[in-house]
Amino acid sequence: MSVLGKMYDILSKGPVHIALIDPDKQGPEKASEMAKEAEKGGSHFILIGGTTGVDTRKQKGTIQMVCRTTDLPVIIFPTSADILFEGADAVFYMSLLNSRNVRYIIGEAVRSSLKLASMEIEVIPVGYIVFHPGMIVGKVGEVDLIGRDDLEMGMSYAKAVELLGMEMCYLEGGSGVEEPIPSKMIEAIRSVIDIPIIVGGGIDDPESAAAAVRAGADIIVTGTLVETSENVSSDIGKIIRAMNTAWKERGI
Ligand code: 1GP
Repeated sequence: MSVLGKMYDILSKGPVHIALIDPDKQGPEKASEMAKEAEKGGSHFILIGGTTGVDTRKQKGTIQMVCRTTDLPVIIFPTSADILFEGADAVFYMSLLNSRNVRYIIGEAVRSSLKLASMEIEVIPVGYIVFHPGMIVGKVGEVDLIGRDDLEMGMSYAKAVELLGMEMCYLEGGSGVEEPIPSKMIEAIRSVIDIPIIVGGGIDDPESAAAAVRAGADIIVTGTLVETSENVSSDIGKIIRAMNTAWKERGI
């Protein structure tokens, strides 16, 4: 089954949890231990990518070692065409729609298109929009940040993602942000689009994950928690249980 097929299959029964690993924050061996722990905790997919990295050797090593050690599908979350290496199951083929720099809106996608076509990797088109304060990705991606209360702007961008034919809409609050994207914003966006909504940034406990799912998120990404927790599998397990309860409350 394709990665997207698997994602839809899980989504027909409940929410999806994705563990994000930034290959620049540790070596490949530690990264694969983290992936194993996430798998034990119940994560459905491993996402590999970061915002700042330039160390392509480390990125390649991480992708290959994580793929060897986990049974979960591995997806690349590319900030640039340079992080696309063989071994992963899929790639989020992204447009950072609210960047001011055409490079992040379409340039990197163009730079990587022929390479991707020649690789054995599933390509999943994802529209990526970044909300205030945006953290590092807001700066590096030269983002025209969407205000946390600017519901109309958030809805307009998300609807554009859907109308452009992308498979998923990724709402990014910024890695390590104190307050995740507000529930009101997720609810507003949910009311105008039907494609799966991914939410990431600052979700590091069961309550914030549940709030995002209750508001309409389908897929939750956690990164910092996977890096900092002393018991990744147990903490992810708690988050997923809370997400499942919130999904039932949402009555899907
Ligand atoms: C991915 O930026 C997020 O969308 C990850 O955020 O590191 O805060 O979990 P955290």
